Amino acid sequence: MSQSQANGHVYENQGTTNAQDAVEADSTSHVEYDAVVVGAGFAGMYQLYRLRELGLSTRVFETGEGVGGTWYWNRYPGARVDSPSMQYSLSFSSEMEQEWKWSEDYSPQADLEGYANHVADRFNLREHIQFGTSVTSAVYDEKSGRWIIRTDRGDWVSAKYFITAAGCLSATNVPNFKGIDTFEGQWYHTSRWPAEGVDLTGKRVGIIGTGSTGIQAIPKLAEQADHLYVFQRTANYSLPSNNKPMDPEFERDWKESYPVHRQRARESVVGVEVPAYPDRSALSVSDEERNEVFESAWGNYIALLSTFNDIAINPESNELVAEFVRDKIRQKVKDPAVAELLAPTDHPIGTKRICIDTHYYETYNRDNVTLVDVKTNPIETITPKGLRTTADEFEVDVLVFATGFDAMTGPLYRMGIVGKGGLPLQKKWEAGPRTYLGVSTAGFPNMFMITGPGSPSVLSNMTTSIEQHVDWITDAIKYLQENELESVEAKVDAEDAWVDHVNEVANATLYVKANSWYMGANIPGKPRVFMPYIGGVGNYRQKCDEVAANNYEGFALSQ
Ligand code: NA7
Repeated sequence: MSQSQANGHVYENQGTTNAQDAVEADSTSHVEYDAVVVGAGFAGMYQLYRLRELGLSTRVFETGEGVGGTWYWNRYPGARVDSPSMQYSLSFSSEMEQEWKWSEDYSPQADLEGYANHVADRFNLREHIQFGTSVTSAVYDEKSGRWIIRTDRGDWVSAKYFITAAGCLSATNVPNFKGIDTFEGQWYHTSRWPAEGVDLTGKRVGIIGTGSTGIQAIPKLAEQADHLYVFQRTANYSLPSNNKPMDPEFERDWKESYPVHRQRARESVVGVEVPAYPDRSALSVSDEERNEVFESAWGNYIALLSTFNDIAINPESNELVAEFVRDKIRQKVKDPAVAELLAPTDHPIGTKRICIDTHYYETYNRDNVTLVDVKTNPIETITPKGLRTTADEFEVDVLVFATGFDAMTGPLYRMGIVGKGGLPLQKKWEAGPRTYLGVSTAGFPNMFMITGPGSPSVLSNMTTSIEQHVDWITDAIKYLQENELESVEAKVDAEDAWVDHVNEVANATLYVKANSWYMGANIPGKPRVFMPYIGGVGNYRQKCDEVAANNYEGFALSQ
Protein backbone atom coordinates (compact mmCIF):
# COMPACT_ATOMS: atom_id res chain seq x y z
CA MET A 1 0.00 0.00 0.00
CA SER A 2 1.37 3.43 -0.88
CA GLN A 3 1.68 6.17 1.70
CA SER A 4 -1.12 8.11 0.04
CA GLN A 5 -3.46 5.15 0.15
CA ALA A 6 -2.63 4.35 3.71
CA ASN A 7 -3.04 7.89 4.94
CA GLY A 8 -4.93 11.05 4.24
CA HIS A 9 -8.33 11.88 2.88
CA VAL A 10 -8.28 9.69 -0.17
CA TYR A 11 -11.80 9.59 -1.48
CA GLU A 12 -11.23 7.55 -4.59
CA ASN A 13 -13.50 4.62 -5.37
CA GLN A 14 -16.63 6.40 -4.45
CA GLY A 15 -18.68 3.88 -6.27
CA THR A 16 -19.60 5.77 -9.38
CA THR A 17 -19.84 2.57 -11.39
CA ASN A 18 -23.15 0.81 -11.71
CA ALA A 19 -23.56 -2.87 -11.19
CA GLN A 20 -24.00 -3.77 -14.84
CA ASP A 21 -20.81 -1.93 -15.77
CA ALA A 22 -19.06 -3.69 -12.96
CA VAL A 23 -20.07 -7.05 -14.39
CA GLU A 24 -19.67 -6.28 -18.08
CA ALA A 25 -16.43 -4.36 -17.88
CA ASP A 26 -14.68 -7.49 -16.78
CA SER A 27 -15.19 -10.71 -18.59
CA THR A 28 -12.74 -12.64 -16.43
CA SER A 29 -14.20 -15.47 -14.46
CA HIS A 30 -15.17 -14.80 -10.91
CA VAL A 31 -16.06 -16.74 -7.80
CA GLU A 32 -19.53 -16.72 -6.33
CA TYR A 33 -19.79 -16.77 -2.57
CA ASP A 34 -22.74 -16.80 -0.24
CA ALA A 35 -21.14 -14.03 1.77
CA VAL A 36 -18.27 -11.57 1.57
CA VAL A 37 -16.94 -9.99 4.73
CA VAL A 38 -14.58 -7.01 4.65
CA GLY A 39 -11.99 -6.96 7.43
CA ALA A 40 -10.30 -9.66 9.52
CA GLY A 41 -10.26 -8.03 12.93
CA PHE A 42 -12.31 -9.51 15.74
CA ALA A 43 -15.55 -8.60 13.94
CA GLY A 44 -14.64 -10.17 10.61
CA MET A 45 -13.18 -13.29 12.16
CA TYR A 46 -16.16 -13.95 14.42
CA GLN A 47 -18.56 -13.28 11.54
CA LEU A 48 -16.65 -15.76 9.40
CA TYR A 49 -16.81 -18.34 12.19
CA ARG A 50 -20.59 -17.93 12.52
CA LEU A 51 -21.27 -18.02 8.77
CA ARG A 52 -19.21 -21.16 8.43
CA GLU A 53 -21.37 -22.72 11.13
CA LEU A 54 -24.38 -21.94 8.94
CA GLY A 55 -22.65 -23.70 6.07
CA LEU A 56 -22.28 -20.55 3.97
CA SER A 57 -19.35 -20.16 1.61
CA THR A 58 -17.62 -17.02 2.83
CA ARG A 59 -14.68 -14.94 1.67
CA VAL A 60 -13.02 -12.36 3.91
CA PHE A 61 -10.96 -9.59 2.32
CA GLU A 62 -8.34 -7.95 4.50
CA THR A 63 -6.01 -5.09 3.57
CA GLY A 64 -3.37 -6.13 6.08
CA GLU A 65 -1.08 -9.12 5.79
CA GLY A 66 -2.38 -10.53 9.05
CA VAL A 67 -5.44 -10.69 11.29
CA GLY A 68 -6.26 -8.32 14.15
CA GLY A 69 -7.62 -5.15 12.50
CA THR A 70 -6.97 -2.29 14.92
CA TRP A 71 -4.38 -4.44 16.70
CA TYR A 72 -2.64 -5.29 13.46
CA TRP A 73 -2.31 -1.66 12.38
CA ASN A 74 -1.77 0.30 15.60
CA ARG A 75 1.79 -0.69 16.46
CA TYR A 76 2.98 2.70 17.68
CA PRO A 77 4.97 2.69 20.93
CA GLY A 78 2.61 2.54 23.91
CA ALA A 79 -0.43 1.22 21.98
CA ARG A 80 -2.75 -0.40 24.48
CA VAL A 81 -6.46 -1.14 24.85
CA ASP A 82 -8.52 1.09 27.13
CA SER A 83 -10.98 -1.62 28.24
CA PRO A 84 -10.01 -4.20 30.86
CA SER A 85 -8.36 -7.25 29.25
CA MET A 86 -10.68 -9.75 30.94
CA GLN A 87 -13.58 -8.00 29.23
CA TYR A 88 -11.97 -6.92 25.96
CA SER A 89 -12.06 -10.41 24.49
CA LEU A 90 -14.44 -12.71 22.68
CA SER A 91 -16.94 -14.69 24.71
CA PHE A 92 -18.37 -17.07 22.12
CA SER A 93 -16.07 -19.97 23.05
CA SER A 94 -15.96 -20.73 26.75
CA GLU A 95 -13.00 -23.07 26.13
CA MET A 96 -11.00 -20.26 24.59
CA GLU A 97 -12.12 -17.90 27.32
CA GLN A 98 -10.75 -20.29 29.94
CA GLU A 99 -7.51 -21.22 28.21
CA TRP A 100 -6.37 -17.74 27.16
CA LYS A 101 -4.18 -15.87 29.64
CA TRP A 102 -3.92 -12.09 29.61
CA SER A 103 -0.67 -10.79 31.05
CA GLU A 104 -1.78 -7.27 32.02
CA ASP A 105 -4.96 -5.52 33.21
CA TYR A 106 -4.95 -3.42 30.01
CA SER A 107 -3.37 -5.37 27.18
CA PRO A 108 -0.65 -3.95 24.98
CA GLN A 109 -0.91 -4.17 21.19
CA ALA A 110 1.39 -7.20 20.90
CA ASP A 111 -0.78 -9.28 23.27
CA LEU A 112 -3.93 -8.34 21.38
CA GLU A 113 -2.38 -9.16 18.03
CA GLY A 114 -1.22 -12.47 19.52
CA TYR A 115 -4.76 -13.16 20.71
CA ALA A 116 -6.18 -12.35 17.27
CA ASN A 117 -3.76 -14.83 15.72
CA HIS A 118 -4.77 -17.42 18.29
CA VAL A 119 -8.44 -16.95 17.32
CA ALA A 120 -7.57 -17.38 13.63
CA ASP A 121 -5.55 -20.55 14.26
CA ARG A 122 -7.79 -22.13 16.86
CA PHE A 123 -10.81 -21.98 14.53
CA ASN A 124 -8.95 -22.52 11.24
CA LEU A 125 -10.08 -19.23 9.81
CA ARG A 126 -7.09 -18.28 7.67
CA GLU A 127 -7.95 -20.37 4.63
CA HIS A 128 -11.07 -18.22 4.10
CA ILE A 129 -9.26 -14.90 4.41
CA GLN A 130 -7.56 -13.19 1.47
CA PHE A 131 -4.85 -10.97 2.95
CA GLY A 132 -3.19 -7.98 1.32
CA THR A 133 -6.42 -7.23 -0.52
CA SER A 134 -8.57 -4.10 -0.30
CA VAL A 135 -12.12 -3.90 -1.54
CA THR A 136 -12.32 -1.07 -4.06
CA SER A 137 -16.02 -1.31 -4.88
CA ALA A 138 -19.08 -3.22 -3.75
CA VAL A 139 -22.05 -2.71 -6.02
CA TYR A 140 -25.53 -4.19 -5.67
CA ASP A 141 -26.71 -5.75 -8.92
CA GLU A 142 -30.49 -5.53 -8.97
CA LYS A 143 -30.87 -8.08 -11.78
CA SER A 144 -29.17 -10.91 -9.97
CA GLY A 145 -29.82 -9.66 -6.43
CA ARG A 146 -26.14 -10.11 -5.70
CA TRP A 147 -23.26 -7.90 -4.59
CA ILE A 148 -20.40 -7.47 -7.07
CA ILE A 149 -17.20 -6.93 -5.13
CA ARG A 150 -13.97 -5.75 -6.72
CA THR A 151 -10.55 -5.64 -5.15
CA ASP A 152 -7.29 -3.82 -5.70
CA ARG A 153 -5.86 -7.07 -7.06
CA GLY A 154 -8.01 -6.54 -10.15
CA ASP A 155 -10.29 -9.49 -9.46
CA TRP A 156 -13.95 -9.59 -8.58
CA VAL A 157 -16.35 -11.90 -6.83
CA SER A 158 -20.08 -11.91 -6.20
CA ALA A 159 -21.97 -12.63 -3.02
CA LYS A 160 -25.53 -12.74 -1.77
CA TYR A 161 -24.58 -11.10 1.52
CA PHE A 162 -22.14 -8.24 1.92
CA ILE A 163 -20.93 -7.59 5.45
CA THR A 164 -18.62 -4.79 6.50
CA ALA A 165 -16.30 -5.48 9.42
CA ALA A 166 -13.73 -2.83 8.61
CA GLY A 167 -13.73 -1.17 12.03
CA CYS A 168 -14.78 2.32 13.07
CA LEU A 169 -11.27 3.74 13.32
CA SER A 170 -9.36 2.31 10.37
CA ALA A 171 -9.41 5.12 7.81
CA THR A 172 -6.38 7.18 8.86
CA ASN A 173 -6.46 10.96 8.82
CA VAL A 174 -3.40 12.92 7.88
CA PRO A 175 -4.41 16.59 7.72
CA ASN A 176 -3.60 18.35 4.53
CA PHE A 177 -0.56 20.20 5.88
CA LYS A 178 1.15 22.57 3.49
CA GLY A 179 4.69 21.48 2.65
CA ILE A 180 4.34 17.88 3.80
CA ASP A 181 5.92 16.64 0.57
CA THR A 182 9.02 18.77 1.15
CA PHE A 183 9.89 17.19 4.51
CA GLU A 184 13.34 15.60 4.33
CA GLY A 185 13.01 13.46 7.46
CA GLN A 186 10.78 10.43 8.04
CA TRP A 187 7.12 10.75 8.93
CA TYR A 188 4.63 8.19 10.18
CA HIS A 189 0.95 8.05 11.01
CA THR A 190 0.64 6.21 14.31
CA SER A 191 -1.79 3.72 12.80
CA ARG A 192 0.70 2.77 10.08
CA TRP A 193 3.72 2.39 12.35
CA PRO A 194 6.27 0.00 10.78
CA ALA A 195 6.15 -3.52 12.22
CA GLU A 196 9.92 -3.49 12.64
CA GLY A 197 9.65 -0.34 14.80
CA VAL A 198 11.47 2.98 14.37
CA ASP A 199 14.78 3.70 16.07
CA LEU A 200 14.44 7.18 17.55
CA THR A 201 17.70 7.13 19.47
CA GLY A 202 19.40 10.50 19.21
CA LYS A 203 16.60 11.88 17.03
CA ARG A 204 14.61 15.08 17.35
CA VAL A 205 10.99 14.02 17.11
CA GLY A 206 7.81 16.04 16.67
CA ILE A 207 4.39 14.60 17.38
CA ILE A 208 1.16 16.25 16.25
CA GLY A 209 -1.96 15.20 18.15
CA THR A 210 -2.83 14.65 21.80
CA GLY A 211 -5.85 12.34 21.58
CA SER A 212 -5.80 8.81 23.07
CA THR A 213 -3.06 7.78 20.66
CA GLY A 214 -0.77 10.75 21.27
CA ILE A 215 -1.26 10.42 25.01
CA GLN A 216 -0.19 6.76 24.90
CA ALA A 217 2.73 7.35 22.53
CA ILE A 218 4.23 10.51 24.05
CA PRO A 219 5.73 8.94 27.22
CA LYS A 220 7.32 6.17 25.13
CA LEU A 221 8.66 8.50 22.43
CA ALA A 222 10.09 10.76 25.13
CA GLU A 223 12.05 7.83 26.57
CA GLN A 224 13.73 7.20 23.22
CA ALA A 225 14.10 10.54 21.50
CA ASP A 226 16.87 13.03 22.01
CA HIS A 227 14.16 15.70 22.16
CA LEU A 228 10.39 15.45 21.76
CA TYR A 229 8.21 18.37 20.65
CA VAL A 230 4.52 17.84 21.32
CA PHE A 231 2.32 19.98 19.10
CA GLN A 232 -0.96 20.28 20.98
CA ARG A 233 -4.05 21.93 19.52
CA THR A 234 -6.57 20.78 22.10
CA ALA A 235 -5.84 19.42 25.56
CA ASN A 236 -7.65 16.21 26.49
CA TYR A 237 -8.67 14.74 29.79
CA SER A 238 -6.56 11.73 30.62
CA LEU A 239 -6.81 9.50 33.66
CA PRO A 240 -4.19 7.07 34.94
CA SER A 241 -4.83 3.52 33.78
CA ASN A 242 -3.12 2.05 36.84
CA ASN A 243 -2.19 -0.78 34.53
CA LYS A 244 -0.36 -3.69 36.18
CA PRO A 245 0.42 -7.35 35.61
CA MET A 246 -2.67 -9.55 35.80
CA ASP A 247 -3.27 -10.76 39.33
CA PRO A 248 -3.63 -14.58 39.11
CA GLU A 249 -6.25 -14.61 41.85
CA PHE A 250 -8.34 -11.97 40.11
CA GLU A 251 -8.03 -13.91 36.88
CA ARG A 252 -9.10 -17.16 38.55
CA ASP A 253 -12.10 -15.52 40.24
CA TRP A 254 -13.15 -13.84 37.03
CA LYS A 255 -12.85 -17.04 34.99
CA GLU A 256 -14.88 -18.98 37.52
CA SER A 257 -17.88 -16.80 36.87
CA TYR A 258 -17.19 -15.59 33.33
CA PRO A 259 -20.77 -16.13 32.07
CA VAL A 260 -22.16 -13.91 34.83
CA HIS A 261 -19.64 -11.15 34.08
CA ARG A 262 -20.34 -11.37 30.36
CA GLN A 263 -24.07 -11.15 30.88
CA ARG A 264 -23.68 -8.06 33.05
CA ALA A 265 -21.52 -6.47 30.35
CA ARG A 266 -24.14 -7.24 27.70
CA GLU A 267 -26.85 -5.59 29.78
CA SER A 268 -24.72 -2.59 30.79
CA VAL A 269 -24.55 0.91 29.36
CA VAL A 270 -21.08 0.68 27.82
CA GLY A 271 -20.53 -3.05 27.34
CA VAL A 272 -18.29 -3.39 30.37
CA GLU A 273 -19.29 -4.63 33.78
CA VAL A 274 -19.22 -1.54 36.00
CA PRO A 275 -20.88 -0.64 39.28
CA ALA A 276 -24.44 0.66 38.80
CA TYR A 277 -24.89 4.45 38.67
CA PRO A 278 -25.85 5.80 42.07
CA ASP A 279 -29.17 7.56 41.74
CA ARG A 280 -28.02 11.01 42.85
CA SER A 281 -26.71 14.20 41.36
CA ALA A 282 -23.17 15.50 41.88
CA LEU A 283 -24.84 18.65 43.19
CA SER A 284 -26.71 16.80 45.89
CA VAL A 285 -23.73 16.22 48.19
CA SER A 286 -21.23 18.41 50.06
CA ASP A 287 -17.92 19.40 48.44
CA GLU A 288 -16.11 17.19 50.90
CA GLU A 289 -18.22 14.12 50.20
CA ARG A 290 -18.02 14.69 46.45
CA ASN A 291 -14.24 14.89 46.56
CA GLU A 292 -14.07 11.69 48.55
CA VAL A 293 -16.25 9.98 45.96
CA PHE A 294 -14.08 11.27 43.10
CA GLU A 295 -10.88 10.25 44.91
CA SER A 296 -12.15 6.72 45.45
CA ALA A 297 -12.95 6.40 41.73
CA TRP A 298 -9.67 7.99 40.60
CA GLY A 299 -7.74 5.57 38.44
CA ASN A 300 -10.84 3.91 37.03
CA TYR A 301 -12.14 6.14 34.26
CA ILE A 302 -15.48 4.43 33.81
CA ALA A 303 -16.10 4.53 37.55
CA LEU A 304 -15.14 8.23 37.73
CA LEU A 305 -17.72 9.20 35.12
CA SER A 306 -20.31 6.99 36.83
CA THR A 307 -19.92 8.46 40.31
CA PHE A 308 -23.13 10.49 39.93
CA ASN A 309 -26.10 10.18 37.64
CA ASP A 310 -25.88 13.55 35.88
CA ILE A 311 -22.27 13.94 34.76
CA ALA A 312 -23.10 13.37 31.10
CA ILE A 313 -26.13 15.64 31.11
CA ASN A 314 -25.72 18.46 33.62
CA PRO A 315 -22.99 21.03 32.76
CA GLU A 316 -22.56 22.05 36.41
CA SER A 317 -22.04 18.47 37.61
CA ASN A 318 -19.74 17.78 34.69
CA GLU A 319 -17.63 20.83 35.53
CA LEU A 320 -17.08 19.53 39.07
CA VAL A 321 -15.47 16.32 37.78
CA ALA A 322 -13.58 18.25 35.11
CA GLU A 323 -12.08 20.59 37.71
CA PHE A 324 -11.15 17.62 39.89
CA VAL A 325 -9.17 16.18 36.97
CA ARG A 326 -7.57 19.56 36.16
CA ASP A 327 -6.37 19.76 39.74
CA LYS A 328 -4.76 16.36 39.39
CA ILE A 329 -2.94 17.62 36.27
CA ARG A 330 -1.74 20.71 38.18
CA GLN A 331 -0.39 18.46 40.93
CA LYS A 332 1.54 16.28 38.48
CA VAL A 333 3.08 18.89 36.17
CA LYS A 334 5.81 21.00 37.79
CA ASP A 335 5.71 24.01 35.45
CA PRO A 336 2.41 25.82 36.17
CA ALA A 337 2.23 27.31 32.66
CA VAL A 338 2.62 23.87 31.08
CA ALA A 339 0.06 22.44 33.50
CA GLU A 340 -2.50 25.09 32.50
CA LEU A 341 -1.91 24.35 28.84
CA LEU A 342 -2.51 20.65 29.50
CA ALA A 343 -5.69 21.28 31.51
CA PRO A 344 -8.65 20.99 29.13
CA THR A 345 -11.25 23.74 29.26
CA ASP A 346 -12.96 23.69 25.88
CA HIS A 347 -15.24 20.65 26.24
CA PRO A 348 -17.13 18.86 29.00
CA ILE A 349 -15.28 15.84 30.38
CA GLY A 350 -16.31 12.57 28.75
CA THR A 351 -17.76 14.20 25.63
CA LYS A 352 -14.62 13.26 23.73
CA ARG A 353 -13.32 9.76 24.22
CA ILE A 354 -11.64 9.85 27.60
CA CYS A 355 -7.96 8.88 27.50
CA ILE A 356 -6.17 6.63 29.92
CA ASP A 357 -2.44 6.80 30.29
CA THR A 358 0.73 5.67 31.94
CA HIS A 359 2.81 8.65 33.14
CA TYR A 360 1.49 11.04 30.49
CA TYR A 361 1.47 14.25 32.49
CA GLU A 362 4.69 13.34 34.33
CA THR A 363 6.42 13.18 30.93
CA TYR A 364 6.20 16.97 30.70
CA ASN A 365 8.55 17.21 33.70
CA ARG A 366 11.36 15.76 31.56
CA ASP A 367 14.03 18.09 30.22
CA ASN A 368 13.81 16.60 26.73
CA VAL A 369 10.09 17.33 26.22
CA THR A 370 8.61 20.61 24.99
CA LEU A 371 4.89 21.28 24.76
CA VAL A 372 4.01 23.61 21.89
CA ASP A 373 0.62 25.32 21.80
CA VAL A 374 -0.58 25.13 18.20
CA LYS A 375 -4.03 26.46 19.03
CA THR A 376 -2.68 29.93 19.83
CA ASN A 377 0.00 29.65 17.13
CA PRO A 378 -1.23 27.19 14.50
CA ILE A 379 1.00 25.09 12.30
CA GLU A 380 1.66 27.13 9.17
CA THR A 381 3.64 24.66 7.14
CA ILE A 382 5.79 21.58 7.26
CA THR A 383 9.28 22.57 6.10
CA PRO A 384 12.13 20.45 4.70
CA LYS A 385 13.75 20.52 8.17
CA GLY A 386 10.67 20.34 10.38
CA LEU A 387 7.69 22.50 11.05
CA ARG A 388 6.80 26.19 11.29
CA THR A 389 4.03 27.62 13.44
CA THR A 390 2.87 31.22 13.26
CA ALA A 391 5.31 31.93 16.13
CA ASP A 392 8.32 29.63 15.80
CA GLU A 393 10.28 27.19 13.71
CA PHE A 394 11.16 23.67 14.91
CA GLU A 395 13.76 21.36 13.41
CA VAL A 396 12.98 17.66 13.70
CA ASP A 397 14.26 14.43 12.16
CA VAL A 398 11.01 12.50 12.55
CA LEU A 399 7.38 13.66 12.47
CA VAL A 400 4.66 11.52 14.02
CA PHE A 401 1.05 12.13 13.07
CA ALA A 402 -1.23 11.05 15.91
CA THR A 403 -3.99 12.84 14.08
CA GLY A 404 -6.72 10.24 14.28
CA PHE A 405 -9.18 8.83 11.83
CA ASP A 406 -12.03 9.58 9.48
CA ALA A 407 -14.16 7.69 11.96
CA MET A 408 -17.07 5.34 11.32
CA THR A 409 -18.12 6.45 7.85
CA GLY A 410 -14.56 6.78 6.45
CA PRO A 411 -13.88 3.02 6.23
CA LEU A 412 -17.25 2.44 4.53
CA TYR A 413 -16.80 5.22 1.96
CA ARG A 414 -13.33 3.99 1.05
CA MET A 415 -14.94 0.68 -0.01
CA GLY A 416 -17.01 2.34 -2.74
CA ILE A 417 -20.37 0.87 -1.73
CA VAL A 418 -23.23 1.39 -4.20
CA GLY A 419 -26.81 0.31 -3.55
CA LYS A 420 -30.04 0.07 -5.54
CA GLY A 421 -30.50 2.54 -8.39
CA GLY A 422 -26.71 3.07 -8.53
CA LEU A 423 -26.82 5.19 -5.36
CA PRO A 424 -23.41 5.49 -3.66
CA LEU A 425 -23.57 5.15 0.12
CA GLN A 426 -21.60 8.37 0.46
CA LYS A 427 -24.24 10.19 -1.57
CA LYS A 428 -27.10 8.74 0.45
CA TRP A 429 -25.35 9.81 3.67
CA GLU A 430 -24.35 13.26 2.42
CA ALA A 431 -25.99 14.95 5.41
CA GLY A 432 -24.86 12.28 7.87
CA PRO A 433 -25.23 8.51 8.20
CA ARG A 434 -28.75 7.06 8.00
CA THR A 435 -29.16 3.54 9.29
CA TYR A 436 -31.73 1.28 10.84
CA LEU A 437 -30.24 0.00 14.12
CA GLY A 438 -26.77 0.88 12.86
CA VAL A 439 -26.63 -2.46 11.13
CA SER A 440 -28.37 -1.80 7.84
CA THR A 441 -29.42 1.05 5.55
CA ALA A 442 -32.40 1.33 3.21
CA GLY A 443 -31.57 0.78 -0.46
CA PHE A 444 -28.72 -1.62 0.29
CA PRO A 445 -30.34 -5.07 0.50
CA ASN A 446 -28.51 -7.93 2.21
CA MET A 447 -25.78 -5.57 3.35
CA PHE A 448 -24.93 -5.53 7.05
CA MET A 449 -22.56 -3.23 8.91
CA ILE A 450 -20.90 -4.59 12.04
CA THR A 451 -20.77 -1.73 14.58
CA GLY A 452 -22.04 0.74 11.99
CA PRO A 453 -23.06 4.35 12.69
CA GLY A 454 -26.26 4.46 14.75
CA SER A 455 -25.15 1.58 16.99
CA PRO A 456 -23.31 1.86 20.35
CA SER A 457 -20.02 0.77 18.74
CA VAL A 458 -17.30 3.24 19.75
CA LEU A 459 -19.19 4.26 22.89
CA SER A 460 -18.88 0.72 24.16
CA ASN A 461 -16.47 -2.11 24.76
CA MET A 462 -16.00 -3.09 21.11
CA THR A 463 -15.85 -6.85 21.65
CA THR A 464 -19.23 -6.83 23.43
CA SER A 465 -20.82 -4.85 20.62
CA ILE A 466 -19.12 -6.84 17.87
CA GLU A 467 -20.43 -10.13 19.23
CA GLN A 468 -23.94 -8.73 19.62
CA HIS A 469 -23.98 -7.52 16.01
CA VAL A 470 -22.47 -10.68 14.56
CA ASP A 471 -24.96 -12.87 16.43
CA TRP A 472 -27.86 -10.69 15.30
CA ILE A 473 -26.70 -10.63 11.66
CA THR A 474 -26.14 -14.39 11.65
CA ASP A 475 -29.63 -14.97 13.06
CA ALA A 476 -31.12 -12.69 10.39
CA ILE A 477 -29.34 -14.61 7.62
CA LYS A 478 -30.45 -17.90 9.13
CA TYR A 479 -34.01 -16.61 9.19
CA LEU A 480 -33.78 -15.73 5.49
CA GLN A 481 -32.36 -19.13 4.62
CA GLU A 482 -34.91 -21.05 6.68
CA ASN A 483 -37.83 -19.10 5.25
CA GLU A 484 -36.50 -19.24 1.69
CA LEU A 485 -36.34 -15.47 1.50
CA GLU A 486 -34.07 -13.72 -0.95
CA SER A 487 -33.42 -10.42 0.69
CA VAL A 488 -33.73 -8.24 3.76
CA GLU A 489 -33.66 -4.47 3.54
CA ALA A 490 -34.35 -1.69 6.04
CA LYS A 491 -37.59 0.22 5.37
CA VAL A 492 -37.23 3.96 4.99
CA ASP A 493 -39.76 4.81 7.71
CA ALA A 494 -38.09 2.49 10.23
CA GLU A 495 -34.74 4.03 9.35
CA ASP A 496 -36.07 7.58 9.70
CA ALA A 497 -37.52 6.77 13.11
CA TRP A 498 -34.22 5.21 14.24
CA VAL A 499 -32.15 8.19 13.04
CA ASP A 500 -34.54 10.54 14.89
CA HIS A 501 -34.17 8.44 18.02
CA VAL A 502 -30.35 8.35 17.75
CA ASN A 503 -30.29 12.15 17.43
CA GLU A 504 -32.82 12.73 20.17
CA VAL A 505 -30.85 10.66 22.69
CA ALA A 506 -27.56 12.32 21.71
CA ASN A 507 -29.04 15.82 21.88
CA ALA A 508 -30.10 15.22 25.47
CA THR A 509 -26.43 14.85 26.45
CA LEU A 510 -23.42 17.16 26.55
CA TYR A 511 -21.67 15.03 23.90
CA VAL A 512 -22.96 17.17 21.06
CA LYS A 513 -21.11 20.17 22.50
CA ALA A 514 -17.62 18.83 21.75
CA ASN A 515 -15.76 19.03 18.46
CA SER A 516 -15.09 15.31 18.56
CA TRP A 517 -14.62 12.63 15.97
CA TYR A 518 -17.95 11.21 17.26
CA MET A 519 -19.42 14.37 15.68
CA GLY A 520 -17.31 14.15 12.52
CA ALA A 521 -15.76 17.46 13.62
CA ASN A 522 -12.15 16.39 13.02
CA ILE A 523 -12.55 16.04 9.26
CA PRO A 524 -13.03 19.23 7.24
CA GLY A 525 -16.33 19.15 5.34
CA LYS A 526 -17.76 16.17 7.22
CA PRO A 527 -21.35 16.75 8.36
CA ARG A 528 -21.65 17.57 12.06
CA VAL A 529 -23.75 14.64 13.27
CA PHE A 530 -23.34 12.53 16.39
CA MET A 531 -22.69 9.14 14.78
CA PRO A 532 -22.80 6.42 17.46
CA TYR A 533 -25.92 5.49 19.47
CA ILE A 534 -25.72 6.66 23.07
CA GLY A 535 -28.84 4.96 24.40
CA GLY A 536 -26.79 2.19 26.07
CA VAL A 537 -25.61 -1.26 25.07
CA GLY A 538 -28.24 -3.13 27.11
CA ASN A 539 -31.19 -1.09 25.83
CA TYR A 540 -29.90 -1.32 22.30
CA ARG A 541 -29.55 -5.09 22.48
CA GLN A 542 -33.12 -5.35 23.74
CA LYS A 543 -34.39 -3.25 20.83
CA CYS A 544 -32.50 -5.41 18.30
CA ASP A 545 -33.85 -8.58 19.89
CA GLU A 546 -37.41 -7.25 19.77
CA VAL A 547 -37.05 -6.42 16.08
CA ALA A 548 -35.87 -9.97 15.37
CA ALA A 549 -38.59 -11.53 17.53
CA ASN A 550 -41.21 -9.54 15.59
CA ASN A 551 -40.11 -11.17 12.35
CA TYR A 552 -37.66 -8.40 11.56
CA GLU A 553 -40.02 -5.53 12.08
CA GLY A 554 -38.96 -2.48 10.08
CA PHE A 555 -37.29 -4.60 7.42
CA ALA A 556 -38.73 -5.54 4.03
CA LEU A 557 -38.24 -9.26 3.44
CA SER A 558 -38.65 -10.50 -0.09
CA GLN A 559 -39.00 -13.87 -1.73
P1 NA7 B 1 -8.14 11.68 17.94
O1 NA7 B 1 -8.76 11.44 19.24
O2 NA7 B 1 -9.00 12.11 16.81
O3 NA7 B 1 -6.97 12.75 18.16
C1 NA7 B 1 -6.34 13.38 17.08
C2 NA7 B 1 -5.43 14.45 17.60
O4 NA7 B 1 -4.81 15.09 16.49
C3 NA7 B 1 -6.18 15.56 18.35
O5 NA7 B 1 -5.39 15.99 19.41
C4 NA7 B 1 -6.31 16.63 17.29
O6 NA7 B 1 -6.49 17.92 17.80
C5 NA7 B 1 -5.00 16.49 16.58
N1 NA7 B 1 -5.05 17.08 15.25
C6 NA7 B 1 -5.78 16.67 14.17
N2 NA7 B 1 -5.57 17.48 13.14
C7 NA7 B 1 -4.71 18.45 13.57
C8 NA7 B 1 -4.13 19.58 12.95
N3 NA7 B 1 -4.41 19.91 11.68
N4 NA7 B 1 -3.29 20.36 13.68
C9 NA7 B 1 -3.02 20.03 14.96
N5 NA7 B 1 -3.54 18.98 15.60
C10 NA7 B 1 -4.38 18.19 14.91
O7 NA7 B 1 -7.36 10.39 17.43
P2 NA7 B 1 -6.59 9.28 18.26
O8 NA7 B 1 -5.91 8.40 17.29
O9 NA7 B 1 -5.80 9.89 19.33
O10 NA7 B 1 -7.73 8.48 18.99
C11 NA7 B 1 -8.78 7.89 18.24
C12 NA7 B 1 -9.47 6.84 19.07
O11 NA7 B 1 -8.68 5.64 19.08
C13 NA7 B 1 -9.64 7.14 20.51
O12 NA7 B 1 -10.69 8.00 20.77
C14 NA7 B 1 -9.83 5.77 21.13
O13 NA7 B 1 -11.15 5.35 20.94
C15 NA7 B 1 -8.92 4.91 20.30
P3 NA7 B 1 -7.99 18.54 17.98
O14 NA7 B 1 -8.56 17.83 19.17
O15 NA7 B 1 -8.75 18.20 16.71
O16 NA7 B 1 -7.80 19.98 18.16
